Amino acid sequence: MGSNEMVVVPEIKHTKLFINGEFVDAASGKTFETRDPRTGDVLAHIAEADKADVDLAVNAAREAFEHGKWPRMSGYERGRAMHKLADLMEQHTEELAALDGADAGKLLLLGKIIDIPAAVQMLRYYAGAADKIHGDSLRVSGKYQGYTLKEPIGVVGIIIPWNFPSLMFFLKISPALAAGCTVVVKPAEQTPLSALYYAHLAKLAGIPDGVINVVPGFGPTAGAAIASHMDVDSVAFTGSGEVGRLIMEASARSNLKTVSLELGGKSPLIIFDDADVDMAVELSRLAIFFNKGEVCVAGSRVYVQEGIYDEFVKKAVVAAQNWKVGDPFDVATNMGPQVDKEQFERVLRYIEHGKSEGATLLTGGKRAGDKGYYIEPTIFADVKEDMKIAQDEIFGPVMSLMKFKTVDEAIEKANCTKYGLAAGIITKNLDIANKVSRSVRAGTVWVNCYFAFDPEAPFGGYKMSGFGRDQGMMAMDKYMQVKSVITAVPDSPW
Ligand code: TXE
Repeated sequence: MGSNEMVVVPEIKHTKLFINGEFVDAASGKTFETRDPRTGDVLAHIAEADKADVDLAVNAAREAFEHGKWPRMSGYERGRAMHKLADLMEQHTEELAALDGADAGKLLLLGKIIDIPAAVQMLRYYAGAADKIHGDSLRVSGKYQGYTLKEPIGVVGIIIPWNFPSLMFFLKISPALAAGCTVVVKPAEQTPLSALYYAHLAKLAGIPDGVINVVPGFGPTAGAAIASHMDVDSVAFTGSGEVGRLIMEASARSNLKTVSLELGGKSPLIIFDDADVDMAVELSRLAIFFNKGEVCVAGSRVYVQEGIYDEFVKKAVVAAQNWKVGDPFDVATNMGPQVDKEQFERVLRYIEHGKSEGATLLTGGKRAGDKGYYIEPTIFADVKEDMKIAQDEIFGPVMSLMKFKTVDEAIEKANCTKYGLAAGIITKNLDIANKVSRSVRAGTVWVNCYFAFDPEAPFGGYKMSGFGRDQGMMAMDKYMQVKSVITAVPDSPW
């Protein structure tokens, strides 16, 4: 791996909470450290939100919702403000990518060409949706007429993780804003920097005070305060299953706010005998090692049909060994460090499990270098379905390889985890592709591609990967109430 000699740290301009259009200190005066995973060094001290700050943020969001302009503007005007924010993001792409790069260990180059542009695209998609909110007219029986109104749900709490700080932020806030809601966002404690920068840009874009509030802090304090708040109408969450359960519990114990959960996965990538092996190796490498495996839809279980298994394994090992680990700001790097010490140690623990459970370690399997949180691209073969490394979301650069014989066996094995977020299929046989697409219990299926995301395609989980959908026009429904209005028509001619 490359040396850390040239670690570049971007300038950090925003470190305070953003409440009601102002950057403010935490009520407690407390701060927490956000660290650079390339070195483990402190990047910045960030104001630490707790319950008191969440209360202030929710009050600001409530006031902006009940009495402010945002929900009362035309959809067209809301869309214009959102487009203006998108314009500003485009002007600051370099800086934003650098913030996520240093905060999360993400590749600077990919930040510039994937993360930030995709966040912009998400925002623009929903900016365009803001003036296309329609209800239905209802043919009710008797001397009545009816129609439905879609109304913004109110104050939305948003709790997001650290693997795609920019994309997650806009995945959640964009449909909520388009619907006319106001939001309180808690970014992950590992990666608060870009969210605060977006708050600053939103103000410049003319989005009214109180519409977007950003409260960095920890889960059990700031996050829990949002989930259990009596005046938050809905919570949108992406993160671990354990915390997803806590969010639902908090909703049940407080005001029964609506909840949507995206909780990760253990996605299968199924490669059939007729596949082009080189293409399959390339896709499988991307599917697990992109963003250091810190991807909820990572293709972490790779099923290869027996006819090409041996050739695939040989080539996959070489491909993994050529995947360059190093400073994410170096354009030659393919994979940066894991986000923090905790995740780094968690992934290494899983690798030890794999070894002790009897899987065959083909390559990688340890820390890369001696500084920062880098891990070698790792491949295990002879993985059995009941092993921990085949069942748990490792969230790191660890591929589990399995061999299969028949289509039905592949389907059965693909479906044998508690998760159901995504799946990939590589085959030229249309009948196999169609059968497997319909049989796999997953919210997204990619055929002869992987990570093909688009704001138009609804995204979310089956089974314990959660419920509710981000992306697509469907996502707007999470942030709207439907009201039926029935009017008497006493003189109806029919
Ligand atoms: O997740 P957490 P962590 C999975 C992945 C990863 C594991 C642990 O397997 O290794 O989860 O990651 C906030 N009330 N995913 O510990 O804790 C927290 O502050 C309210 C998959 O980072 O779920 C952060 O903002 N909020 C995933 C967010 O929840 C709480 C992405 C996510 O953190 C809270 C991330 C509480 N009690 C992790 N406790 C995906 N689906 O993409 C924490 N939080």
